[in-house]
Amino acid sequence: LREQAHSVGIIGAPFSKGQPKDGVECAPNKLRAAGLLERLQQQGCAVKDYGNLTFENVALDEPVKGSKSVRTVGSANQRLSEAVKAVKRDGHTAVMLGGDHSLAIGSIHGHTAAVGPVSVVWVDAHADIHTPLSSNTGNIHGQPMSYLLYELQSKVPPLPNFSWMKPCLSSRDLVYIGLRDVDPEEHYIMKLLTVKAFSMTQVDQLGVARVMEETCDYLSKKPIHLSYDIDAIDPSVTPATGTPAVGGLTYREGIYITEYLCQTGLLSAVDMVEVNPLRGRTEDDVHSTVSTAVDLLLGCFGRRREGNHLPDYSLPEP
Ligand code: Z70
Ligand code: MN
Ligand code: MN
Repeated sequence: LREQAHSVGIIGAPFSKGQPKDGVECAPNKLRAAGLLERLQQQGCAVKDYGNLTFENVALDEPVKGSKSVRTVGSANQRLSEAVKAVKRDGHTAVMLGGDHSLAIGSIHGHTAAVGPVSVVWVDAHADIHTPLSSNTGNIHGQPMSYLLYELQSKVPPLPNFSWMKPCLSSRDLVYIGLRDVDPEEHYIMKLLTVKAFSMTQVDQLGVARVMEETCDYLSKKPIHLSYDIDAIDPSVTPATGTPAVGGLTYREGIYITEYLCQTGLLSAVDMVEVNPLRGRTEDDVHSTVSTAVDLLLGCFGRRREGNHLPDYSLPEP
């Protein structure tokens, strides 16, 4: 059993323009205020906080072929890609605190720019694989996977402020977990590319333990990028998010995914996205959502429900 100290580099990405609802940009500071860094340190991690990125607000960012805030999202992701690349070059596991899920474009792009090909485990109620042309909402947080996949390159038009990026992921290196709100166009794409997916139906059928076994059997031993959308968890636990979807992962299933990926030793970058402290009806709703997001991140970096102790601990002598 490996028990090396994790070295974690944290990037705050207070960005919300991939979707229409305010508040998701408050999540990085909320997650810090909930004690994320201190608790990672308490469990033996070396933590470096790279602070929050600042994003330019592009004026006159009119919709492009129906998609909204394209230039703003493109520019934000260019900055994020550079930041994640730098954190990886510094030798850390990168943690990107979103922000909405459009940020996976820059996060995964920057990760691959630093380490080469990666596997992606995408935990989400949604597939986020619309092309800009298939999207019904024009919200780019429903599109990031189409920008990243080689196989969809010919279906994604050139977009302003996206010329810095090229696709960097093969559909063979992607696994979805937790899907339950997938649009017809997205379902078509997933079947066309034969993307590996464990929807909530498979979670019910197999149980989360077999889902994780099969996920890691399916993926080659590349570094793993975990992109965790908090709306994958059931809204009874994590209601403070922009588009809650009933019938989600339990807290325990959600945590098991992180514990399992941690023990592979391959976890190389983690996104925690779509926590929205301005959603949810009560203060308890927000607290439950933020504290679950923190617990998921702790699970990624060695926290076990059996308990933990630091390697240098010894009992007090009488
Ligand atoms: C829908 C769309 C989405 C998150 C909603 C929803 C996408 N498929 N993603 N919430 N996190 O707008 O394209
Ligand atoms: Mn998502
Ligand atoms: Mn989602």
